Amino acid sequence: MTVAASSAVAGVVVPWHRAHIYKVLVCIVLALIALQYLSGAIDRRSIETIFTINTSRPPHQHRTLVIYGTGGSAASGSEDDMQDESASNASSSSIGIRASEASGAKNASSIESSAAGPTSKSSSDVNASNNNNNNNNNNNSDDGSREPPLCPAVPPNLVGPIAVSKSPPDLSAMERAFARVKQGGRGAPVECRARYRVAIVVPFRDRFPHLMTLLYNLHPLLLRQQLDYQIFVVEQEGTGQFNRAMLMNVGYVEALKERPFDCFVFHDVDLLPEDDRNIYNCPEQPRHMSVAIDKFLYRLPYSDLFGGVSAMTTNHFRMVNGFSNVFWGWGGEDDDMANRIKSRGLHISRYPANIARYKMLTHKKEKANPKRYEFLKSGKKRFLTDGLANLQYEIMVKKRPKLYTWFLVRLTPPAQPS
Ligand code: BGN
Repeated sequence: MTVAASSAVAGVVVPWHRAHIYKVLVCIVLALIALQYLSGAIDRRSIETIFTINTSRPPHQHRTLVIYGTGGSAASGSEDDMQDESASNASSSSIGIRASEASGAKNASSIESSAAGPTSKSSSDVNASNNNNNNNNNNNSDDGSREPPLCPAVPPNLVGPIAVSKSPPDLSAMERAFARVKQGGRGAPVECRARYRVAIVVPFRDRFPHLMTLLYNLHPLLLRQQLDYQIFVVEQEGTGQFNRAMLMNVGYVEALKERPFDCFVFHDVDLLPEDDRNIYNCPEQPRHMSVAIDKFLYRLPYSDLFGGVSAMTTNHFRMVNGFSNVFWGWGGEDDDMANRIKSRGLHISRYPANIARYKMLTHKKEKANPKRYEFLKSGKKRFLTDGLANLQYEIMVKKRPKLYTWFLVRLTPPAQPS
């Protein structure tokens, strides 16, 4: 009835009205497009995609994750600072992930099976490594068989905060539990092609129980993160001063003899990740990963810290000539690496502190290197000569137990450590 009445009037009035209505509509649409464009330009660097993980959960447990750029400056350690970081560091480039709601914790042994779950929810191709995926859309391999699709940019089965376990089962039980881990500590998704080939290098000596605990916590996390990874444990032979940096250099060189890894995560044996959104993938800028450690009350001690757990691409590591070889005993080698990174025009990036969380296993304090201040100060003049360039060592033993590749290494002190 009302429609018919207005139609009758429309015979005279509507053309004039319509013209205006169309103009208004066109203006609104243009304004919306402009707004969209402007906010896109601002947000493009910070908000890359929004997606829901694990739709097999009951609706109330769904979590929306937002990926955004982080890094550049120190994380504050506050639980609430994630949003601030993404805003204040909009110009930097590494990827962090935010969960809009805390998820329920799962224990490590139940995690591995969930890694084999459904895959592609979102496939926006953020940060894909270039030599690990040849992005052919037909997914056909050379022999004509069908290749699985590229893994989604954000792994779909992440659970967020995880219950760290400090008491792993015995080695054989653990080996049986990790059915998806291949000899030598290798893992890769079966349902899709991994975006990143990552070598995890653990400098090591004398802490077998710690190593078992790390492996028990790390394998399930890496599997869920859909990485093509391998864990290398590089053990220093003998009882002389420990040289963490040199062991990491050895790990780099030896791992690349096996496969062309896209990047490296250098991982202290005593740090256990507490959240699987702390993704061990390849960073655009060197990434300090152990931002918030329980021992330091989940606060970053200083903004240039690069110790604990850190990730670098193969190219960046080569570019800075690896770690210095002159730091024997505790301390300073990571600070020297931070200086190397800056000297090459790179910068340290970080995930937000509420994600990049770790628990530290307890152990007695190592002897600090009294020369570390001196070496740190004079480091710059050695950047080109001291590192991968003059690395000398001997592999005494190489073995491939199920959960890691193990090297026992004899280190040769560099000729002139001045
Ligand atoms: C710093 C150490 C780092 C270590 C962190 C965290 C030095 C050099 C002298 C300034 N640096 O003090 O190597 O990773 O503590 O423990 O000692």
